[in-house]
Amino acid sequence: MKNAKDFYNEYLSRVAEVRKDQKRPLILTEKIIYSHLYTSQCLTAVRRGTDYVDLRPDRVAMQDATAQMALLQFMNAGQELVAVPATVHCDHLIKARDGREPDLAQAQEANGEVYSFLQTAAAKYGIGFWKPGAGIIHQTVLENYALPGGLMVGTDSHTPNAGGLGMMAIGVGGADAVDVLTGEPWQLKMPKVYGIRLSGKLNGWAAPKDVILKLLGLLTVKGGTNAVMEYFGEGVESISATGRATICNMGAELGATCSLFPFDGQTQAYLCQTGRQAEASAAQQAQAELKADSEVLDSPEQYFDKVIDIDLSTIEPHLNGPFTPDAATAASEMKIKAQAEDYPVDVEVSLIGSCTNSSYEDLSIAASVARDARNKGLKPKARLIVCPGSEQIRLTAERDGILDDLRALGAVIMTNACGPCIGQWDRQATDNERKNAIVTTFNRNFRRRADGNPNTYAFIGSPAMAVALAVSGRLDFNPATDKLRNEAGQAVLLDEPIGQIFPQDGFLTPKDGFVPPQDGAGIDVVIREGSNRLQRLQPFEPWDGKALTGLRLLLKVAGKCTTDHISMAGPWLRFRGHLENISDNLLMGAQNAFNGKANEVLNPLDGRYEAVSVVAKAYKQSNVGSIVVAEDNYGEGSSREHAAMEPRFLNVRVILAKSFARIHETNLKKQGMLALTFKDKEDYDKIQERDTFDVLGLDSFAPNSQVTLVAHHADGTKDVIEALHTYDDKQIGWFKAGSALNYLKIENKERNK
Ligand code: MIC
Ligand code: SF4
Repeated sequence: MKNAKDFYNEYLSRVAEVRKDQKRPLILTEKIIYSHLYTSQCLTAVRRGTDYVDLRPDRVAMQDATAQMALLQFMNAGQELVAVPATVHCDHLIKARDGREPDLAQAQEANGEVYSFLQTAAAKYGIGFWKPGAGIIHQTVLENYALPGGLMVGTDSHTPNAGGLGMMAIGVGGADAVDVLTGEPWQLKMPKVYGIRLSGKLNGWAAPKDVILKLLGLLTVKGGTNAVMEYFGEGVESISATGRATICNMGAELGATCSLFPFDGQTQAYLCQTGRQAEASAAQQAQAELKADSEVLDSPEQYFDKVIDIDLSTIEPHLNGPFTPDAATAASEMKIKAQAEDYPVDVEVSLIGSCTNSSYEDLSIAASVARDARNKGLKPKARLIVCPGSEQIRLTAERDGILDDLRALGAVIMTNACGPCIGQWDRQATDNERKNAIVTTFNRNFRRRADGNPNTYAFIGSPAMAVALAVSGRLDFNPATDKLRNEAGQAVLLDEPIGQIFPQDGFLTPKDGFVPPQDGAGIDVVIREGSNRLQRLQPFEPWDGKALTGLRLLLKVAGKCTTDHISMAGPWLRFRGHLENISDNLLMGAQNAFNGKANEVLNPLDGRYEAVSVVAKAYKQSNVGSIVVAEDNYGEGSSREHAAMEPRFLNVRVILAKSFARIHETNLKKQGMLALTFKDKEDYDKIQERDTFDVLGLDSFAPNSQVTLVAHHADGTKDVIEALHTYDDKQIGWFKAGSALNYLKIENKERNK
C-alpha cells in the first residue's frame, strides 16, 4: 500500500472530484466507495441496493481456512505476483484443548502440510504470512493494516471488524479476492446505507457488544442485507476503537455489507498506540473527509436510506441466543424467558475470545470481574476458556497480570486463534448429546457450531457477562441486581466492570510470527501428490448453451440454512483445500422439508434415503443435474465459497431460494451456478419430493430477464414457477463461462491477442 501521506492526498483529491460532480453533501460510505472506483463512472445513475460498481480495494486479507481455495484459484489465474498488498493468517485450524503451547504444537503437526502450502504460496506470490499462533485475522488487521478511509476485502465474513477504525472492510469469497489480487475490477452491489445515530453513554454492565446485540434484536439476521451501517452522533465518541470494532464485526450477523465509524480521537489514539503515528497524523489532516458532512449530521433522514436511533444510556447487557444471534434478550428479562422457553439454565462453560471480543480492553474488563469475584470470596461454577486475539495482546495481558487474574478464576488460556468459535474445540464432554448452556463472547451461535452438539444452547454476551455468568453458573443471573453467596456464606453483589482501553506501559510487540512478502523468485508451491488435504482445482465446465431440463430435486430445505448447514466447519475444516473431499459434507446440516431430518434425502434412483452428497454424486454419475430449494436468507453466515463450490462440483445447477445472504449469492454466481429467488415466496410450498425441473428462459438470459421453472410432479401434474435473478451482464458471462475464473481467463486471452 502507498505510504499514508500519499494515500490521503489521493483520497482527498478523489473526494473533491466526487464533490464537484455531485454538488451535494456526502456520507462517509459514499466518500470511501467513490474514492475507490476502478475507473471514473457516472455516479448520478447508480441506484443503492440495485446497481453494481467496479472498485479498486487497497488490500486483501485471507485466513487459512479460506485462503487455501482463494490461492488455489489465484494459481490458476496465471499471474506472477499479487497486484495489491495481501496477507494470510493462520488462525482457524488450531484446535483448543489443553492450552496454548500443547495445542499449537498439535496444530503444527496436524496441519503442517496446509501451513507449508500457504507459506510457500504466500512467498511465491508476494503475500505477507502470519504464522499459526500470531493471532486472529481481524485483530491482526486492526493492529497492523486497518486505515481510516481505506477499502479492503477479506475472505471472511467478519472482515468488517476494521470498520471500527473507519476502514470499509468487506467480507468476500475467495473468487472475489482473486479479482482484487489480480488487479481486476472488483464488483460490489452499491449498498444502501443505514445511519445509526448513537446518543448518550454506555453505563453499568453494558458494553459495546450490547449495542450490536440490541441492534440484532431490532433488525434480525437479514435486516442489513446489502446495506452499510454507518454510525454517527455524539454517542460515538465514548466508544473505543476496539469497542467500535466489536460493533462492526457483528454487523456481519445483520447481513450488512459492512459497518463504519467516523475518524476521531479514539481512532487516532488506537493508531498511535499500535505504532502507526504516521498514519494517525496523515489521517488527522484528512479528518474532515473521514466522516459524513455536517449537513448530513444535521438532517440524516435526507441522506441515509433509514435512520435508527440508539440511546446508549438505556442499553442493558444482553444475551443473544440460542441458535441464532438475533434472538436478543436483556439480562433483566432472562429469568422469565429462560423458564418460558425451557432453556438449560446451568451455564457449564464461558468462553472469551474470537475476533469480536478479544482485545486488550476486553480482556482487562473480564479480568476486573474475575478479580472482584475473587476478592469477594466467590468461586466460579462454570469453566472459563480464554482465547486472546493476538500475540501482541497475549504478551501484554500476561505482563500486566490480566491473564493471571483470569487464571486465578480457573481460566485456561488457549492459543491466539479462533478455536471454539469455529468448532475447533475438544470440549472433552462426557455426554455429547446432553442439553446444556454455554456463554460466549463470539458472534455466531448456530446449532452445533462450537462443540458439534446439537443440544448445546450457546448464548452470546460481552466479556464482562461471560465472566459474571461463569461465576454465578446461571444463565438468568443479572449481575446488576442479583447477589451471590460467597464461601463465607455472605450475599455479595459484583462491582460494575472496569476496563482499560490501552495498557499503561504500551503494547509489547512480538518478535516472531510474521513473514513479510517476498518477491517469489525460485519458490515452488508445495502440494503433495495424493494429499487428502490439498488438491489442485480443475476448471468447471462452461455452460453448453442447452436448456437445463430434467433436473432432479436434491433437497428442499426447511428453515434456517446457514453456510454451517451447507458446508459444516469443525472437523471438516481440514478439507478446505480439497474440493472433492469436502464435498462429502454437502448440506449435511440442512433439514429436509419432507421428513424433518438432516442429511437424509430421497434417492429416486434407488428409492432409498441417503446422505445429500451421496445422492448428489449418484445424479452426477448418471449425468443428471439437480436443484436445491430453500427458504429465506439462504447461505447466511460465512464467506466460505466451499458452500457454493461443493454443489457446483456435484452437479447441482440451481439454488432456488426465498432470499439469499449477500456473500453467498455472489459466491454462487462466481462459481457459475444459478442463484434464483421465488417471485412468489408461496410457490415454495408447491415443490414436492419427487419433482423434476426444467429451467426456461436461459436462451434469453439477460439482466432482469424472466426465468421460469416448470416443476413436474410425480402424479403427472406440473406447476409453473416464476423466478427472479440479480445477474448483470458480467455475471451472466460468469455463468456462461462456467465460473468467474474461466471468464477472467477468456477476457485476458482476448486482451492479449
Ligand atoms: C466463521 O466465522 O464462520 C468463519 C469460519 O470465520 C467463516 C470463514 C470460513 O468459513 O472459513 C466466515 O465468517 O467467513
Ligand atoms: Fe474466527 Fe470466529 Fe472470527 Fe470467524 S468469527 S474469524 S471463526 S474468531
